Amino acid sequence: WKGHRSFGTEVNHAAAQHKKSPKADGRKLNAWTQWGELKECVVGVADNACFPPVQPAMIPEINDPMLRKVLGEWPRGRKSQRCVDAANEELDNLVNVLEGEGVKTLRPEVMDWSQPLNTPFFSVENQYVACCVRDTIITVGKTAIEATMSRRDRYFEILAVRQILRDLWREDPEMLWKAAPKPSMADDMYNLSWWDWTEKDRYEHMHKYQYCITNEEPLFDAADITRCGKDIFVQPSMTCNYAGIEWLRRELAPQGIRVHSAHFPYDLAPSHIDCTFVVLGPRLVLTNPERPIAERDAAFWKENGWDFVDCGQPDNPERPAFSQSSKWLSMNIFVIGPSKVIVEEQEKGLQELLKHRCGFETVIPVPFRNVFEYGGSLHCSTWDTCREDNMVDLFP
Ligand code: DAV
Repeated sequence: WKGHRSFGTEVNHAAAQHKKSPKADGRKLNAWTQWGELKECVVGVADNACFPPVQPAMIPEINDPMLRKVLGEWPRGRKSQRCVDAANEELDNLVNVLEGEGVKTLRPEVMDWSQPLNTPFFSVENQYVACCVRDTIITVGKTAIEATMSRRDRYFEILAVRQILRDLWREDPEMLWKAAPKPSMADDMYNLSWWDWTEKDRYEHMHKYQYCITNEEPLFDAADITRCGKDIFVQPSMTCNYAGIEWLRRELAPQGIRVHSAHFPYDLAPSHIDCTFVVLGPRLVLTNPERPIAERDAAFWKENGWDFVDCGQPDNPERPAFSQSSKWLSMNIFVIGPSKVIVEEQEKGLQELLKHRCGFETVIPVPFRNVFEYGGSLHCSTWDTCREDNMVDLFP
């Protein structure tokens, strides 16, 4: 046991010396807005992706009726290597484009998502993938906030960026690092009967903003949030409840950050704000023509001088057979500076709109459709760790 004990001592010694990561040169965590000049960001990886298991927060469906007939039921286990490679190729290309624009990029750790989870309150047969980093973590000013998550298969997804968090936290003495309380994800956290509601039932309930999760425990995915400096906006959804919004409000109030809710009643199964209400810059939002913001919320933005520009219909509205997202992934663009934005290459109409109506000087098209079935597009698959911006007050 002596050897064992000395092993422990060595580990402590190494930890105390704290190795700096190779990218450490005055790194900072900082992002107050959706539009500040991007300096550093994380881009997801598709490695070891699995199909999300059927669970109370998600009853997935095959979109292609022919394929649905052939397969019979939702597939289980790993996605094909071909599908993983195709997504990784586009993610790697995004990394090259960002580096070309002077943005430092980091990648999540490759983990084995085919492992089942057994916790005191639930089990799942496999986990998912670390592609949509945006859902698991957000930078709000100088604070990194790990989301609670809402799906069981994504419970430990945050661990894929823990090394990045550890490095940043050591290198930036001003950084705050918070993790929202881990939910139990027990059955009572979910509103199972929601899945039996008809379209008509959901329409009738639209102004109650009740979805497949209950309000038992604070819940949110980080992608339910959008940032405008001193103010952040959070959408109650399939992945975020009012308790989650209240948790954010209490945590951030001492820093002078105001947390608001934002409602989109016509989205009957909303998840994440970044295909619905995309903040482009100070006082300018790209809005979804099929998901207008609730009148009361709209009034608040308008009173403060904000302008809404409706996005056109997607040029390519097709959804990959296993995608659980809508055609509006077209709107999931990535603003990387006050006048610079990355857009999926097939979305020509949106590229024109951003150039001619929204004042972007540089619109960079990139292929990204092979990433769609992993739950997101350009905004979803990134996490901005550092932007050159500050705590602007645009809702005085
Ligand atoms: O419109 O399906 C998808 C967002 C994924 N992060 C939608 C939202």
